[in-house]
This record gives sequence, C-alpha cells and structure tokens, in this order.
Amino acid sequence: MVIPEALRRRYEEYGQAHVLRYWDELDAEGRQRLIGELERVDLERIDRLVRELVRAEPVVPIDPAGIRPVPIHRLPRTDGERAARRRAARVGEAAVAQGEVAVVLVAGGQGTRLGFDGPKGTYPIGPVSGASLFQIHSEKIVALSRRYGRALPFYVMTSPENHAATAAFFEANGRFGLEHLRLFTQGQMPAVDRRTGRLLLAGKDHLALSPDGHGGTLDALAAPGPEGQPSCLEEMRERGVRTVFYFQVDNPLVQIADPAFVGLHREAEAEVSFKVVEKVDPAERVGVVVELEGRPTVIEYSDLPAELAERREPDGSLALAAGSIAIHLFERSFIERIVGQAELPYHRAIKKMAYMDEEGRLVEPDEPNAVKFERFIFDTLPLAARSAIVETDRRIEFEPLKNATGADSPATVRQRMSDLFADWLESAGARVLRRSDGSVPFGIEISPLYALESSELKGRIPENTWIEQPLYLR
Ligand code: UD2
Repeated sequence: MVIPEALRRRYEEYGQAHVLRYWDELDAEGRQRLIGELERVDLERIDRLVRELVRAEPVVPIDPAGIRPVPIHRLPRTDGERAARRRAARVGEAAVAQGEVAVVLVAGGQGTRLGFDGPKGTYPIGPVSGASLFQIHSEKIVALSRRYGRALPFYVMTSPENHAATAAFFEANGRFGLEHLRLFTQGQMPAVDRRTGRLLLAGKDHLALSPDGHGGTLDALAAPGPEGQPSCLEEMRERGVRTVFYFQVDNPLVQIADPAFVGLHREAEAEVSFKVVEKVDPAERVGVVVELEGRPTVIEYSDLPAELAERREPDGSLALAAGSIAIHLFERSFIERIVGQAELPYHRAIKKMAYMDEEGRLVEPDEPNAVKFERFIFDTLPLAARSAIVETDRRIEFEPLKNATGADSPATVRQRMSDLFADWLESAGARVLRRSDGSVPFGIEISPLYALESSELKGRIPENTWIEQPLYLR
C-alpha cells in the first residue's frame, strides 16, 4: 500500500506532511487506520483555526460599551408572577404529555478535573445509595414518563473515547428501566502543537484527537445513525417531538423537562431558551448571558473581562448576573436549520496532551503543549430568532460535579443533595437533625422514583417522624 498521492499533496500543501513520518514502519492495518483518519480531517478548517487561534491571540469581540444585562423571566416574587409561572407550567405539562418533548444529555466530555477513571455519568454520587449520575437522570425520566403516561425519549451523547464504557454501563444496569434510550456519538477534532500549529500524533498511526465540544451536539444529532438508522433528529420528527430539553451530565439537581420552563419557552415562541441563576460571585465559573449589540449572547467565564464581571448596580448586586447553568431548550426546527446553514465558532483550549515526538517516543508533557478546538452549544443563542431566559433558584437546581476536592466536588454535591432532601422532608412534616449552620450531618437521599419534587412527599411521611440518621427513600 502506498500513500494516496492526492492526500500526500494536500498535507504537504498545508505544511502538515509530518503526520506521514512513520509510514514505512506501519503494517497494513496501521496504514489503513492513519489514512482513514487523515482523510476525515478538514485541513482547510484546521489551517484557518491555527491562523486565528494558535498563531494569533483569539479576538474576543467584547466592547464593554456594547454590553447590557439581558431581560429575563425572573423568579416569581409577586402573586402575578407566580400565577404566570403556574400558567406556563400547564402549557409545558401539556407539551410533555403530548410527546412533544425529548431529552438530550451531553456526556461526551473527558471530566479531567474530576480525575475519575470512567465516564462522569457513572460516578457514584448518591449520598446514601451511591447511585450514579446516569441512574439519577434516568430515574427522573422514568418517573416523568409515568407521571405523564408517555415515554419521554432520552438521547445521551457520548464521545468515541467513552462510548463503549457508557453503553456497557447502561446495559449492565438494565437501562435503568427506560422505555426509550438512544446513545449517539459526537465528533472529534485533531489537536495541534501550541507553538507550531502542527497536528499532533498520539501514535505512529494515529492523530491526537479529542471531542469537538458540546457545540458538536447539533451535528451529532443530525448525523445518520449506525446501520442505516435514521438520525436522532429524524427519529424525533417521526415521533412528533418539537422541543428538545438539553442538559449536562454533571448536575444531579437538574429539573428535567421542567414544565414551567417549557411553557415559558412556548409562550415566547422561542427557538432557544436558557435557564440562569443569579451570579453573586464575579469569579463564578459559569458563562453569563448578556445583551451584546441588542442580541442575547453568552460570554464564557474565561472570556469575561474583570471590568465587566465586577460591574455593579446601585444596590450592589452584579450588573451582569445571568449565570448560564447549561440547561437549555431548543426547537427541533431550529436545530435542523442551524445544522444546514451556520457553523458555530470554534474556541481554543490549551491542554496537556500526550504526543509522539520526532524520534517516535510517546511524551507525557508536564506543561500544556496542545491546543484543542471546541465549539460551545451556547453560541447558538444569538442565532435564534426569539429566546427566553428563565431564572431559577440555584439551591434547588444547580450543584455540578466538576472537581475532585473543594468547590463543586463529590463532598459539596452530596451535602447539597442531603440538605435539599431534608428541606423536602420538613415541608412534608418531618423533623430533621441539623448542624448549627443548617446543614445535615448525614446523608439523605430520595430516589426520583419515590418523589420527583417535594410536593410528591405530602401525606407520605408519618406524623412525628424524626430523622437523625442516613435515609434513602426509593
Ligand atoms: C460549562 C459552561 C459554563 C457553565 C457550566 C455550568 C461551557 C464552555 N461552559 O462549564 O458556562 O454553564 O458548564 O456547569 O460549556 N461535553 C461534551 N462534549 C464535549 C465537551 C463537553 O459532551 O466535547 C459535556 C460534558 O460531558 C459535560 C458538559 O458538556 O456534561 C460541560 O462540560 P465542561 O465540564 O467542560 O464545562 P464547564 O464546567 O467548563
């Protein structure tokens, strides 16, 4: 087997022919694999990204003068606002009951910060049961499907790196009783050397590839399924799905298919909607939703100039306080339109990545050596004709698992879950032992199969129940 001439020429033209350096040492299988990978790379795009994001400092078009707070549906504070949310919830409930809502979970990330060996969704986070994130999310969907008498279709995005492990985990657990579950795999992008912009090899016969960011969700939903299956989007269309509820694997408190959120989205005739929480710490690691030259847009925390992050209102609150917690709604028709027409911008991430050096040795670098290219789902927001930005209460809906220790770690997530479930039990009449700061000194957990929200506990907790030790209700 020889190197296809056109391919060699293309790689030479773009100054990337070094990836063929080990050709003579490869067996037939290795050659096949390398050619397959190289043929899939869009060299023109890589070349442009290297020019824009590696050789140059990325231009983040942020003119502080053009940025304003975005109008939001704030958490109800008046009777009128509470009634409006209840009305919206009825609209959302009808949509779910009619089978018009599908759920998409993105779980293709590498979870490097958590330092856990395995897909993040398999992490045993339940404070008492050790239930995995996947189990908690799946049980919510099973419970919702029972409540509405209609299976909520559940789509889980994996990456080539964690697909097999994710699929095996769902199978080993009987798919947690889900009626509909479909895994789909996101795309990959080659990484380049941060100094030279040259493609990195992870081995003699393969490139250093990494997931293309959750912005890749849209293309992955539109891609044909394996063995001639329809794409996820086509399947949704056939099922009569109009609206897609999107969330990230790391937040066990997410209110999947929240009817009030769906209803506000419908009432606004929105194409894309975002849930936000009020940011109180300027340094909090969430993107902020702002209005940029009149259009709602997200600025990622790492791109937000301190001057803007710290801008305050006269009452001392942060001016740009709409923190995105990565819970979204998309109209299916919007996704179909975007996939055909617009390319979301790429962002760069500077990371440590093992690579093969010029002598054919695999190097584990001590310092970040590579640039990965990723697209972000929130860059869809300015492309929507209409959107709804809906405020929620972080205490009841946002506690993500990101790090091994400290903030957003297993300890803080389990504590928040226990505290929240204690609140539910107390509102149903129980009394719970608490520390002086209000936190619960042991684990409390309620499976979504037992109750999806505190109102479902009413009348089920015996009078005078006193909780002073770990409790798991399932
Ligand atoms: C994300 C948001 C941030 C805020 C925060 C809330 C970005 C860039 N930032 O920050 O603004 O909303 O979440 O928790 O999104 N994923 C994939 N494929 C990929 C990359 C990521 O599926 O190629 C998934 C990943 O499995 C996880 C989610 O996307 O479920 C978030 O990824 P992250 O942990 O890298 O995002 P983070 O915490 O920097």
